[in-house]
Parts: sequence; C-alpha cells; structure tokens
Amino acid sequence: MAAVAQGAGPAITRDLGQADADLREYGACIVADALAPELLAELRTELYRAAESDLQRGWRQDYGYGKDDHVNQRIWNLPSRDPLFCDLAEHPLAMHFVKDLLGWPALLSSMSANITGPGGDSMMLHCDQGYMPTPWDRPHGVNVAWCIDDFTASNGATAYVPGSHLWNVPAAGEEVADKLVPIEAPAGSLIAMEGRLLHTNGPNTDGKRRAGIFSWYTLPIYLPQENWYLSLNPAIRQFGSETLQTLLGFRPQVLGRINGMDRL
Ligand SMILES: O=C(O)CCC(=O)C(=O)O
Repeated sequence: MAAVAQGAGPAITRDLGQADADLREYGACIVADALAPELLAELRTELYRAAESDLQRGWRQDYGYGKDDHVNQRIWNLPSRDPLFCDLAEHPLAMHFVKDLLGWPALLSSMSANITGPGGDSMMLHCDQGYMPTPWDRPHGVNVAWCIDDFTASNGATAYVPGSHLWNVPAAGEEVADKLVPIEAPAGSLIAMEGRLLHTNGPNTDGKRRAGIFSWYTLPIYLPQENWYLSLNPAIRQFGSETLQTLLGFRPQVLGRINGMDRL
C-alpha cells in the first residue's frame, strides 16, 4: 500500500448526531468509548482464545480478499464462538447505524474478526457491497467494526478513501492509493462504514497483533455471506433474541417464507 494521507476524514466523536452526519459526508464515522471496558476485556479474551484455538487445531484461515497474504488471521462465524458475540451483533449502537442507513428488517451477512499480524500486508482495496449489482445510489449494507485493540497507522488499522462512497464504484486501483487515510482509534471504539466505501486494512509494521471485529449488515434481499442455516450453533436458534433471529434470517418477512407463511 502507498503512503497514507493524514488528517482527512471525520474526528472521533461521542455525539451520535455528528456520527450520522460523518457517515453521510465521509462514508465512515468513529464513535469513542462504544464498548464498556469490562465488555471490551471479555470480548478480547474470547477473541484471542478463538484465534489461539484455531491456530492449535490447524483451523486457521487467512483472507486477503484477492491478495495472497498468510499473516493476517480471519475468524468467521463469531456468533457461534461465544454468546458475547451475539450480544455484540445486536448492540444498540450497531442497531442505530443499521436502522439509520438500511432501515428494518436488515440481515447480518457475516461477523468475523480480522487480526493483522506483524509483517502482514493490506488486503485488496474494496467496498463491501462490491458483489451487489450496480448501478447504486445508496448503501445496501453497513459494516460496523469494533476496535478490540488500538487501531494505529502502523499496526494495520483500517484505511479508507474519504468520500469514495459517493463514487458508487465497486473497486478502484492504485491511482487512489495516495488518498487512503488510516482510521486511528483506541480499543473500544466503533467504526461504521457504509457499503460503498473503498477501504482495506493497512500493513502491520509494529510487531503487535491488531484485532478488529467486522459485522457486515445488508438489506434483507441479499443472501448472507455466512450461510447461517448451515454454520450457526443451534443454541442461538433456540435462545437468541427476536432481534438476533431477524438479523440471522429466521424471521421471514416478504422473502424467505415457509409454505408462504412467516412461521413454521
Ligand atoms: O481489518 C480491517 O481493518 C479491514 C477489514 C475489511 O476491510 C473487511 O472486513 O471488509
């Protein structure tokens, strides 16, 4: 990745009205202290436990989104790893941005962690709704990212092109590399990125891992990226809240009906 631009883009805020405005202007917003310290600590413990378990069992996965990188570790299907991640999927702040940008009902398309490791490279510059048919004139999804570690310019922080959501293009090449801005935010912050925003993660050059959790929500007309019907821990079907069942596609509305009905 080329040198990153500094100083552009929204400031971190605690004001949700400001965050909503930033999301519309820049395609991203950053909310400070979104996670209470105790919850952040628990999430961090569970996430790194899952990462370690995958490493030890040989279940480790990389995901360079079009690039061959074997340093960054991806952990998919987080709701099945621990109920804490289910709570995070329906966290009031996440639901705020989902309802604001997409309306309701919406689907949780995937929920995964990206742990950038020392020496890890950036993934391909992309926008999350890049697989959805164009032309676009609105977001069809929103990615709610949770900073589990501090995000810094040297440890692989998410980097994005401010305002690129308004270009309405699925991808861009190296010509935009000098417009990339790293999102520097302390652990416990939330970053919301609307689906058309061009972004990636930065290279990690500082010797420590950086974990972020990425909850990708879409309009309820798209097949989810994670096949919840096959991969979800059944306990979540049994005990999950109504909001969670809706997000996971188990509360049919217009689509996904059973013999034409919205209940079994
Ligand atoms: O790890 C990051 O900072 C970015 C991850 C990302 O771009 C994605 O999951 O779509």
